[in-house]
Amino acid sequence: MHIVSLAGGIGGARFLRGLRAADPAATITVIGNTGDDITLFGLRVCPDLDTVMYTLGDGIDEEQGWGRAKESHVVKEELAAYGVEPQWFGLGDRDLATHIVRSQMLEAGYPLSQITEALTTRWQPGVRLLPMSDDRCETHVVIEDEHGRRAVHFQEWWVRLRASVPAQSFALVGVDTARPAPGVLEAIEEADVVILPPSNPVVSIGTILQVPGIRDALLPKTVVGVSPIIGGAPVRGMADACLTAIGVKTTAQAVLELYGSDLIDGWLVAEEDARVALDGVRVVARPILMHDVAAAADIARTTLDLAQELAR
Ligand code: FO1
Repeated sequence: MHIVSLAGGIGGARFLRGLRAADPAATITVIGNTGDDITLFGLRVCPDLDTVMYTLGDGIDEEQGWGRAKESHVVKEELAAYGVEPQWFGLGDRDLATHIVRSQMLEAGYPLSQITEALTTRWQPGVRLLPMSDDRCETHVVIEDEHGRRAVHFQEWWVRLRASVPAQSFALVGVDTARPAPGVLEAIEEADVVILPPSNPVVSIGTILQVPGIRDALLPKTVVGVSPIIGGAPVRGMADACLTAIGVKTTAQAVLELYGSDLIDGWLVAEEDARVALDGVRVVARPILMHDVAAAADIARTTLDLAQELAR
C-alpha cells in the first residue's frame, strides 16, 4: 500500500513511527513542513524535517522531541562567549553537522529535496521524506508589543517568546511563488491513502496545505486525519495559541471544520470528543494519546483501516 502522510514536528514524527510499525510492508512518503525553517549563523536549519529524520532514524532526543540524543553544546557555549545572537535557539554540536551538510549542499546549488534525500541516506528513516517545497517559504508571526506591531520569525515567537505574546496573524513568506517539491504531487497521485497526523493544524499541516497545488491534489484522495486536540486542549505544543490567532476554537470539531469536509473523509477523535460530526466525514472516537510506539501503532492501524474502508 502507498501511504502519503503530511507531517510537522514532534507529534507528526511520533505518529509516523507508529504508522511504520502498523504496516511495515507499506511504502510511506512523508511531506514535511518547511515553514519552521530558519537561517542562523549562516546555516539553514529545518526543524520539522530533522525531527522526522531523527525520530524515525533513532537519533532523536526522545524526551525533548527535537534535536539529537547524546547531544553536547560546546559550540553554543562558545558562540555565547562571543556574545553572538541569537542565544535563545539552542543548536547542539551533533545537530550542527546536519545543518553544515545541508548548508554546503544548498550553497553548491542542490535543492532541499535532494539534500534531504542525501541526509536520510545516513539515517534510513524507513520512509521517503520530501520537503513540501524546495522554495524558501517561512512562517512569520505578526505580534504587537512594546516595540510596536511587527513580524518575527516563527522560531522567535515559538522559542524565545514561547507564544506568550499573542499572534495577530501568520504570514507564510514566499508561499505565493512556492511550488511543491519534485515528487510531492506524484506521491499524492499514487497514494492509496493520505494521513494527516496530529501535527499543529495551523503552522504545520496548515502550512503544507498552503503550498499551491498540494491541497487541490489531495481532494480526490481518501484522507484520514487524527485530531491534535483532545477535550479542548492540544496534546503537546501550542496549537491552541495558533488556532486562537486565526480565530478557530481549540476543539476537535473546529479543527475538522478548519481542514474542511472536502478534504477530510475520516477523522479520529478522543472518546471525550465523540460528539464531533460533520457531513461527509466518518468520525471514529477512540484513545488517540501516543504515549509509546505501540499506542501510536495502534492509532495508525485504525487510521489505515478507516482509510481503506472509506476508499472502497
Ligand atoms: N525548541 C526550543 O524550544 N528551544 C530550542 O532551543 C530549540 C532549538 C532547536 C534546534 C534545532 C531544531 O531542529 C529544533 C529546535 N527546537 C527548539 C524545536 C523547534 O522550535 C520545533 O521543533 C519546531 O520548529 C516546531 O515544531
